[in-house]
Amino acid sequence: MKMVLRWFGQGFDPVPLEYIRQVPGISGVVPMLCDLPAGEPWPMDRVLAMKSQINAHDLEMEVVESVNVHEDIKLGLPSRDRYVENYIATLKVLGEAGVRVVCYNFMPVFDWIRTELARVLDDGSTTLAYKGVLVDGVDPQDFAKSFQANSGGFALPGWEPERLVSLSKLFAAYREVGEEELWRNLAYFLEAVIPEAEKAGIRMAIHPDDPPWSLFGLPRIITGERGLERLVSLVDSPSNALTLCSGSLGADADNDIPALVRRFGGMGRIAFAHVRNVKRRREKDGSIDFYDAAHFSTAGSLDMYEIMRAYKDIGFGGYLRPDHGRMIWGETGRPGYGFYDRSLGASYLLGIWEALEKSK
Ligand SMILES: [Mn+2]
Repeated sequence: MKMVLRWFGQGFDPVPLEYIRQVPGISGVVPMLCDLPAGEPWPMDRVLAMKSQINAHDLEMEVVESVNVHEDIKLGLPSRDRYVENYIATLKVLGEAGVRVVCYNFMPVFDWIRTELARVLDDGSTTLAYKGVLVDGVDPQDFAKSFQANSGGFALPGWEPERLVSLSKLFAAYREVGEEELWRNLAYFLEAVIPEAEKAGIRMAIHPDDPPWSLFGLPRIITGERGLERLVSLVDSPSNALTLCSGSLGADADNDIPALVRRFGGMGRIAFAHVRNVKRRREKDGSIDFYDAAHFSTAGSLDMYEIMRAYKDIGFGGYLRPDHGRMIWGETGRPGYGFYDRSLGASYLLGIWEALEKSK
């Protein structure tokens, strides 16, 4: 298992690589080219420049998150073939640069969704939170505007201003696309891309939908065991793999994370593990409330020991990273990516791992 940390790239991440290098046990960072819109091919010179910058800090660049999928592919528009070709070109470049895993997602319109970027917890830290009543029945345009106004100047992945402009057009387009159609479009994409990923030595690792249910009437399909099962059966290849995100899937109490790790990890289909905790509760009105908790088991609803034990038991040899961090110790930065808290998370997870290893 290799412990890695997400890094958004020079100029897009307030955390310097110098600092990441000081976190014990981190083998590499997981970057992306933030300024390239979805669908644009990644130029070799920029990928290599990023790699040498990362390598100069004794860190590896073997995982990339995310190479975003153009909306036309998700919608199944005739223009999708051009974007599929661009995606394949990017995979070739990344493979040549030594990247082994590419994380992506297939969520319509939005990436992850929260209603608060800085909910204050009892200990004074702040974190991402989701209140179902603020999403259910709310107009997505209004929601997007209020979200942007509260993001503190950071463009959140999937919420880039240039995407929000065309929001109403997109919602109209998705009125024609239900879950089955989205599955067909995902299959079309994977059937084209996976053979090329194999050639490039890359494992494609889909990130589950976050949160794992439908929002604003948009279809969402990578939400639990049945979706994951269907995904791996679309193309039977080790390159058609998963990013198993415990926090995303764990927002739904029906998802048994250790069981999912054992099942899909046992099949060799987990290429990338996101391990984080989430604290969820159901309100009196039946709506769901959750927030991204500290990584410790006692801080949230997930048993992190059992999750790591499942990875240990299947002999997990892929990449693993802590996920969303709270803001602690006065840190300001990219919402959801507090560096101090993610460092605590990495240390905690590595501590569990060492204990599991030595008690075998
Ligand atoms: Mn994740």
